[in-house]
Amino acid sequence: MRILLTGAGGQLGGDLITALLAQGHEVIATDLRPAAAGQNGRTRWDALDVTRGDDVLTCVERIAPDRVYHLAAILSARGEQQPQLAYAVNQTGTWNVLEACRQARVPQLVFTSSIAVYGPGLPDPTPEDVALHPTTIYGATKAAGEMLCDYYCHRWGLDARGVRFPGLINAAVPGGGSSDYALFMYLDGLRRGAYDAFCRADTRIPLMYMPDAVRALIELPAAPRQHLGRSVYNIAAFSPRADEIAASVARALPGVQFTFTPDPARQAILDSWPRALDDARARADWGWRHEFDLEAMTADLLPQMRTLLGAGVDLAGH
Ligand code: AKB
Repeated sequence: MRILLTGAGGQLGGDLITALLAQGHEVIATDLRPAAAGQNGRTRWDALDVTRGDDVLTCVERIAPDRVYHLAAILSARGEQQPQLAYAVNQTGTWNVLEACRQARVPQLVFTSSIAVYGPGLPDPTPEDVALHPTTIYGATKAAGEMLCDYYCHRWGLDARGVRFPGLINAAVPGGGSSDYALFMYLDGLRRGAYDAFCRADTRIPLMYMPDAVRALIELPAAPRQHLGRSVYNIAAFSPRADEIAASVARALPGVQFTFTPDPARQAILDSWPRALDDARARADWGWRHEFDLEAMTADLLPQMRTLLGAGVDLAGH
């Protein structure tokens, strides 16, 4: 299958490309940024700005992919600093990608949504079909993107599907998310022996280890459409308090120091998100199961990060 990725230089791209190549797919990665060091030579890498509709259409028509993964997005914390940019990338960019898929008759689009579509005061755990009152431009544009996917499904027959991701953790430097404190506990715990988290110790949001996230992005598009009762699904793994993540890292890295100095802007975003997601629909419709809990993630991730840091790999570009 020929597969096109937008925003391939972000936190998800590297691991998704690896998994798709391992399955024998032809992958064309696109991003504003040039290819990251680890990506060179592994796959074709084109420059693409999703805010430019003509460029998106030309690219999609030229490549004629069987499936598009639309990953390009400005995340929650950065989006609040640059709302116009977030609107352009997340809203206009998603529209451009959907339109290009429609015009170029791409069979399938996979959309990456987020827990940020939710706002405060929701049931715990939170199912999909509750009123969405996102507090960030990122969440508002992701919610609109989900609705556009539904619209393109029923109006134009585009097989658009997606997941609402929890905060994701892997051996990469994330870019501008509010959930980044969790990843930095591992990264700075390892490289600095300490981390001052920008959230309260009792902060609890849904999180997921990247191998599970990548597996979801491969299993959902493979599911027979007639089994799917909706276009976009919650998927969940674990929901630890921030100090429980710190304790898990500290068990593996004795002596590491964690402190908590909440940043009001990012803390308010974190407090507006669900504490846990109800993913019963994904489990029932396409057999979704997470494999990694917090302890399994800690055991798998720290050795990987240590190896990459020891080899001098720039995790920002991994
Ligand atoms: C963010 O923190 O903005 C993202 C997300 C949870 O979608 N990681």
